[in-house]
Amino acid sequence: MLNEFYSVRMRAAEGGAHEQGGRHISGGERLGQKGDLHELAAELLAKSLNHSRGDCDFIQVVIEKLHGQEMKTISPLPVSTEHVRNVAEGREKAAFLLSTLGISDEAIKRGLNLLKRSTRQRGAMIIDSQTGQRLDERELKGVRVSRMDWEAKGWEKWSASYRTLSSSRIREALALASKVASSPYTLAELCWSDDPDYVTGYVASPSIGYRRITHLKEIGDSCGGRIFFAERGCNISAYIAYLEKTPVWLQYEPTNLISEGGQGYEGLGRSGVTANP
Ligand code: WAQ
Ligand code: MG
Repeated sequence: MLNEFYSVRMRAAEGGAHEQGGRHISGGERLGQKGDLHELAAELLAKSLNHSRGDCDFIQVVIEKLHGQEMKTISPLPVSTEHVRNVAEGREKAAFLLSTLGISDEAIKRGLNLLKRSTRQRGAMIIDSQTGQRLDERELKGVRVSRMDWEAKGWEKWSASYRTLSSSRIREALALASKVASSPYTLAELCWSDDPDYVTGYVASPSIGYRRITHLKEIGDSCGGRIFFAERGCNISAYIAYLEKTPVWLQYEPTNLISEGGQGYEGLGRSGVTANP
């Protein structure tokens, strides 16, 4: 049957299931049709095994049919990279970008501190963009953004245009960041990986796009995660419902956009990426 979609989600932990105190290792979320399910489940299983964070002993894959839910279509955020020399410079750059987006110094400080300390977090932490207070009450579970994926042709075209960036990690991060930025409750997102071998992170928002920053933590460090800075007065349950439940497809048509102001968006033929291409 045409247009029947399924959500496929995976979570994996070491030392038992997450709810039994196991340490989060890996997660993933994809969308597809019935004929894609074998492949999607196998890809997520492969992602959880041989992970740089550890050897998981709990892996759960959940497949759910999306009964007649309307699919929303969005474009990936434009991508650019800030090359920094070290972590201090990277975090300063992240703080500067967040402040230009209207996030208070207090919220920026709290957001950075949360990520520095976070080594077991499964989903994102939502904080108020002015007070810096945590708004979700999910503790280590956080809010897992689900039900988003690239439309197959869209990813094909994007990865052909941005060859140096076409990894599965960036594929996933850009899908997530684009869905998060598409909510009117999001002012900005700050992310770096909790994987000890990956130090590039990003700040994302509708106005600055997906702005990669080449060093946001030291190699070997297992801290990391995601902070969503919410607009003042955000309806937290509607926000979480959108992030977790609304199915979103990413579509992409190349435009050869060259941005103004010297902050070039990376595209055809541009490389210039030094860390974690
Ligand atoms: N929803 C909410 N939070 C998530 C999700 C999700 N679907 N996926 C991951 N997280 C949180 C969770 O706490 C993870 O432990 C943490 O983020 C890091 O996830 O070069 O690889 O998959 O442009 O380790 C960004 C830069 C890489 C990529 C981010 O994150 C680039 C990355 P990871
Ligand atoms: Mg990770």
